Amino acid sequence: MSALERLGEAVEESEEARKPPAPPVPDAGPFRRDFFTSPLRGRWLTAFLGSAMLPLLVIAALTGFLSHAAYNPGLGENDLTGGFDVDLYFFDWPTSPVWLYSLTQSLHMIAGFAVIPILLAKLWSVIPRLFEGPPVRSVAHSLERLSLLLLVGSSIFLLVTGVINVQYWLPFGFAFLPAHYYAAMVFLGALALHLVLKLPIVASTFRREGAFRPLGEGIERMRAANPAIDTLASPAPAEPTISRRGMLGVVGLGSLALAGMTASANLLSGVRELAFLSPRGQSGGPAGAGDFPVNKTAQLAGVTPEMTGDGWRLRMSFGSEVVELSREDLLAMDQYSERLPIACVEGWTTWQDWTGVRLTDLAAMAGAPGGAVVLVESLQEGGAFRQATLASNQIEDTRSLLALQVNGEDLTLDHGYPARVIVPALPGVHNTKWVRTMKFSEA
Ligand SMILES: Nc1nc2c(c(=O)[nH]1)N[C@H]1C(S)=C(S)[C@@H](COP(=O)(O)O)O[C@H]1N2
Ligand SMILES: [Mo]
Repeated sequence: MSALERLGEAVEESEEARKPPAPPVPDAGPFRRDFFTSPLRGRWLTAFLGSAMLPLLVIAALTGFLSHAAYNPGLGENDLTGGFDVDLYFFDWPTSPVWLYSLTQSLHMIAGFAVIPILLAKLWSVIPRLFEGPPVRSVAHSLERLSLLLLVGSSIFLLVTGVINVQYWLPFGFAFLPAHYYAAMVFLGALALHLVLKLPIVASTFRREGAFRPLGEGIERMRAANPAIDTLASPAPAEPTISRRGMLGVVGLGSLALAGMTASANLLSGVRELAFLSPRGQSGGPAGAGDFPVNKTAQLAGVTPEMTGDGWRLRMSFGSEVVELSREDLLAMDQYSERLPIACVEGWTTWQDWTGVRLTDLAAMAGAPGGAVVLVESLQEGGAFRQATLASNQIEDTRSLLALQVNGEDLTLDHGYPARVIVPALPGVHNTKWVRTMKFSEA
């Protein structure tokens, strides 16, 4: 061996020595195959939980996209949809039935809350997979694991952001709408792939074990699944302490309880007392005409009684034409009353009796032609909700009001005194409070 060859060998050896040893999958804790001992585990349980989630996920996705459609036209320059403030939907959000947006956002919320316990149970049922080794076996295997990471990550992200939005707890300047929307895109992509890969397994599992048959088994008749043919079964099952149907019953009750609590602030807004986890679900303040939920108080919005006093004027414009009206001028116009809901994506709906002037009358006064749209701006200086655009079908519905009163009394400052928009089937956020200007323009 030449000196050069010896040197080469020595270099190689030292490099070999420096390489860390390939990490084996540790044979400890959850990495041990016999760590998970529940006899409930198995394909049937996972398939059943997955199938129970599917209709709820479909409802949440459809109503989510409908909500996105309802947000068109958007909030003027305050683009909340993160670049997706374009009309993807080829239809104008209708103003009838008046409860339409309340229904879609209620269903979204109810399905989203109801899915939480089922998702947690399903993740529990597949958790041994997380610790499976070796972590990467092939390109296909690693792609599947990546898609599962996206699926699990995005579903947890969607539920957590949805819940904290209902709690009005976004302490980190968090842009809920674009984040929730983009996560939904990731989620639906990953879910589609997951369904393609898993539906055949669900079908064969239900064919072999019966879709509902295990629900008939109490704890005495229940057997653990066979780990030799069922990769989700525990290889070392313990004695059962609850039957599969008992476990599913607990999950189902949790799901129903959350759905009921959510529905009580929305769909069934007559039983708000049940909405004890929803900060906007219950009442809005001192007893009286204004005792219903307040999304943002005047104080938080920086709107003071001075700004809304005698000096206040509604300033309407179309092109270079400008019309200014005092509150007395507005009260001297024809007044109309409508019972209309405010349906908020923060998880609540409230129905009230509003009185004020028709938006069509204001549009005519401003000289705006049929088909015009309007940008409504608030006295509020900052914040994304200080303005909104209304489409022509929303202006032209004769039930659409610039409300001056609610429940027979002047609006309270918190509900938008001196004047606020109220339009049938409009998302709550577009019903601008403390209106200052209405800029009409041709669509
Ligand atoms: N100027 C202004 N208008 C606004 C808001 C706001 O923060 N500022 N919040 C909107 C939202 S999100 C909802 S749900 C409704 C709530 O109306 P309320 O507080 O009278 O119930 O007002 C809308 N109008
Ligand atoms: Mo809202």
